[in-house]
Amino acid sequence: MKIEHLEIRWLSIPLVTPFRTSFGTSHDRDTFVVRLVTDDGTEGWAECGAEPDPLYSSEFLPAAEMVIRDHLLPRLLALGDDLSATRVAHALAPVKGHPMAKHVLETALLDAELRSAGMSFARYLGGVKDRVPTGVSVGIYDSIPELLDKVGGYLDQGYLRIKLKIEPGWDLEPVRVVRETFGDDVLLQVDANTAYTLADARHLAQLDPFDLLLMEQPLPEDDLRGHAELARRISTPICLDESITSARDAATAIALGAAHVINVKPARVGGYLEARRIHDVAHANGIPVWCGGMLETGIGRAPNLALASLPGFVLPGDTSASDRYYDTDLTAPFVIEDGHLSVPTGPGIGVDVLPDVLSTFTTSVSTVPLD
Ligand code: SMG
Ligand code: MG
Repeated sequence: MKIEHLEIRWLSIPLVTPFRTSFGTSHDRDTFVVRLVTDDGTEGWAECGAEPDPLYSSEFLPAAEMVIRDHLLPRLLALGDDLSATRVAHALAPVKGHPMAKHVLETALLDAELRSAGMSFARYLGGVKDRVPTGVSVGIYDSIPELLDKVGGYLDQGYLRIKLKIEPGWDLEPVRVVRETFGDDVLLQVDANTAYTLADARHLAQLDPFDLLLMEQPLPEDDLRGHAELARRISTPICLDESITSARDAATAIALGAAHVINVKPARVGGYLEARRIHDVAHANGIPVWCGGMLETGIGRAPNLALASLPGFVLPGDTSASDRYYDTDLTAPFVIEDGHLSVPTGPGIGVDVLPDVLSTFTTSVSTVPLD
């Protein structure tokens, strides 16, 4: 397979409601999507998971575009006719880091290959479910009544699991009130996006009585030892997100006792093939995984649902309907039915991009020269 054409399309899409985490507030989803065309005329699409600023992780969008143009694409083109999605990671390994930039290229190529072969992502990856349970990530709000209003609305829509973003000063009280208001049956978890240190262990232990499914990434991403120590001092299971960028990281974290659960985000780990390897390592160790998200439009949400249909994805993910973030999605919207989302079955990512919507939200398009 050869890439005949590749374009990078920058988008800015308003969010239905601002999304605040411990590291910042987003009002729009700014990203770029890659569209490539192969020598047999098949298109491949993928969405970059990076953020405009290096706050969730060290990657950010302009850097992702630069590394794609100057370092990653030339290495793929050098493969000539030998290019295939399964060779991408090896060809790009000499370039340190930049998993989100690598992810977008591998995913677009995999989409093109699978469309050409008439096979869905779920089938290719080894999915075993035709629908997956929904979960929703709920941001930080200015007041408890606002939070309760939002959580109540999501539960009314059928979401089966609630994740509350927390930070110092917004942790014990929101969790207590949500638990008391909505009852013990609600599947509830928290995500700190690295906002605490091990010195907060006694404070975080005060969340133990609320029967949380897990506490996601309380400590800095490079503090595996700290997470292992925290895991000994609190009873809420520790889940890692930012710390896990590869199957090797997953194996290390599990061996150290730093992860009882893993959030698998294809963008963060360099693509769906590494995401599947993390699933495999975790599954072999009896560690549950779930599929995370980076506020993806339908272009990124579709393959995430395929991944979430693998057997080790035993917890509901941040797999939400399109209208969690967007009034109008770039594809036919994903809608909740009975608390679940359907796994796409069509070839490749299984969804088609709506050209008019895409144009509406496009801020610039550039074609990458391929000679
Ligand atoms: O796609 O629903 C989604 C986003 C879920 O909370 C979410 N993602 O740390 O898990 C996480 C965050 C990162 C988002 S950065 C703005
Ligand atoms: Mg997280």
